[in-house]
Amino acid sequence: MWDGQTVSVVFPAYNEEQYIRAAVEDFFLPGVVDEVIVVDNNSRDRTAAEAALTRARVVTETKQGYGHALRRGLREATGDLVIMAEPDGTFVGRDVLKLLAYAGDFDMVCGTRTTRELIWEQANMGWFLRVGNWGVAKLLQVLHDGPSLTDCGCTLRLTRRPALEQILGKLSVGGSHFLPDMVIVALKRGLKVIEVPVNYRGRVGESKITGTLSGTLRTGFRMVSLILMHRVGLGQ
Ligand SMILES: Nc1nc2c(ncn2[C@@H]2O[C@H](COP(=O)(O)OP(=O)(O)OP(=O)(O)O)[C@@H](O)[C@H]2O)c(=O)[nH]1
Ligand SMILES: [Mg+2]
Repeated sequence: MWDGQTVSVVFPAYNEEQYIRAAVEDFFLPGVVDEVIVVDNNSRDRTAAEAALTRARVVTETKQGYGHALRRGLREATGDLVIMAEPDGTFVGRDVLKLLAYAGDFDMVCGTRTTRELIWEQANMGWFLRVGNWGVAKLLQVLHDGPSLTDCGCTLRLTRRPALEQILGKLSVGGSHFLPDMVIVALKRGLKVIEVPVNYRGRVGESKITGTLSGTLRTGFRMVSLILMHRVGLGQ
């Protein structure tokens, strides 16, 4: 509970057996999270079995994709404040407190991973990724009249229940470019969005999106296309 409101955490999970249990415990640690939902996205390893050993609720999403998994988790969440994160060790559970601190004033509180002081040594956030994330975020900010944005790909973010109800039916991206779509859909509805710096650590287990240059470029290209498409009126 936070300020009289229930708090949900959603973890999209595709082959995350190594860290899923630790992630669930880490996010319960600050004592404010009421429910954790693990969305198992056709994992071929023991992700679902490991998650079942925790206090998390495990749901299975068969439509493969980062966006599909997150959208399912957002639909399943029952909290007044819904936080998305990743169960791969990159995010720190206590950073939910930073998001919650702004939840009274904003509809959506997005983490940013490009603050140099909070990028841990092992993190996959070298110069290219950092500048790339920043650049795409700036494009979104300028073309969609957003607040100051410095990261287009940080899963760690909070959405208030009334805002979630407004945007959930409008989210249509199933792939790795889901996050900027969510921000644009929120901005188009006049929702109040803010970014706060969060820690970004090294990953446990195999990377699926930004672990390769081709994966990074593909996702970046999809994000830029999406931002431009929304600008010219294509998109919800
Ligand atoms: N890429 C991808 N991720 C999925 C899918 N379903 C669920 N996920 C989860 O979405 C999150 C993002 O994938 P990651 O591999 O961590 O990608 P990333 O965060 O860009 O990069 P690293 O953390 O550095 O590996 C992870 O928690 C995955 O387990 C899917 O179909 N594809
Ligand atoms: Mg990750």
